[in-house]
Amino acid sequence: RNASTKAQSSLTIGLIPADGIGKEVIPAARQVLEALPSDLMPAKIQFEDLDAGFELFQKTGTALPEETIQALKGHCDGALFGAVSSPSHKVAGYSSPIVGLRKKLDLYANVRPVLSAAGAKTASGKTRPIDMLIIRENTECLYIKDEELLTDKDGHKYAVAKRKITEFASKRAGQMAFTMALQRDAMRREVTLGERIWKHKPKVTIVHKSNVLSITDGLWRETVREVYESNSEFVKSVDIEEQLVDSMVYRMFREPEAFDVIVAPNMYGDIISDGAAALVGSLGLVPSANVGENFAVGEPVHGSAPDIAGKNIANPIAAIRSAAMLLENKGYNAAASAVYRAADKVLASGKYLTPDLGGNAKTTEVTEAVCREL
Ligand code: GGG
Repeated sequence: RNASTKAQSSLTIGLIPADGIGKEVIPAARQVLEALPSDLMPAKIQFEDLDAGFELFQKTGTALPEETIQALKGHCDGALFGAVSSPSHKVAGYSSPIVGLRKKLDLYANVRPVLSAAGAKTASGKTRPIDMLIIRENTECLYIKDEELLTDKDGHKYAVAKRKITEFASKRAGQMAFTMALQRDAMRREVTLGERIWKHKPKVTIVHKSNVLSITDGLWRETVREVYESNSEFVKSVDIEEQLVDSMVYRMFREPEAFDVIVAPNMYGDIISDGAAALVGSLGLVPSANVGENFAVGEPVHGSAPDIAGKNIANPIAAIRSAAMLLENKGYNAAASAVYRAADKVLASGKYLTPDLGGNAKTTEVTEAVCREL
């Protein structure tokens, strides 16, 4: 959350369900926001339906209409984005709308909390105490999509992709990671030690692969370290460690409880956070917020899941928690906490679990259960 963020008396939230199950989970998140009682949510929320997505591109030739960008920039205070189903092959004229949106709104960090919850079992049937926050740089790395298909002198095809890492973007991601580590510590101090999952000094793990990519990941690593070393508060109150991305994945699965805040370049962060979701039971539980200086877009980490789209069985919890992250970003902490607690209660009761968690509840049943808990 921006330190300068002040709760306003009304809030306009753009809703961009986009593709597949986005069309089910974003309405679910809206329903929960609408159910918030006024003593918890003092601002009146207005919603604005906005278009984007691959399905839109197939119909109209545009994946991210200019009207959507203008509405977000012009009069929305924040937004919720569902999911997008970009094809795995090149489609002329198409570019991922979520990647474009993050760039156009300068949403430079994707903040992804991964928290174990009672009731949500992992594939192995066990639950482990996990409370990680992944900060994924959101604007560059290989996702600048500067790719080229070429042919060598013997007629063999080869492809090249450029990877861009800047000091500027690495600095902003690092600053966000250390600031969030301190904020999380302050929040944890409000509960007793026994209730906390992370009981140690705040820690930031810097993920890179600079033993191989010594220039790009080298710049990332050095810049994030500089952010730390140039701030005496960070040095005093936060521990840092580094982890090569491959061993990060290994350690995260072996000992997920060893991580607090993790900061990673765009693509490593994307991959690590989907993996981390497996540790807490389901991708359907993990929310995120795309955060810039003045704007935030809540977005479930899961994709559009075309195989289950339209069946009313998608897990709405990730989208509901993403809506809570948006409220928190805008300064409505009581409302955000109420939504997080309501979702936790529904999961803990075990009565309304969607199939990804081993239950047979419908999206709408889970959503209504969360609304009742508010
Ligand atoms: N809500 C996350 C999401 O949509 N994930 C799928 C994804 O990353 N898609 C990128 C794309 O399809 O362009």
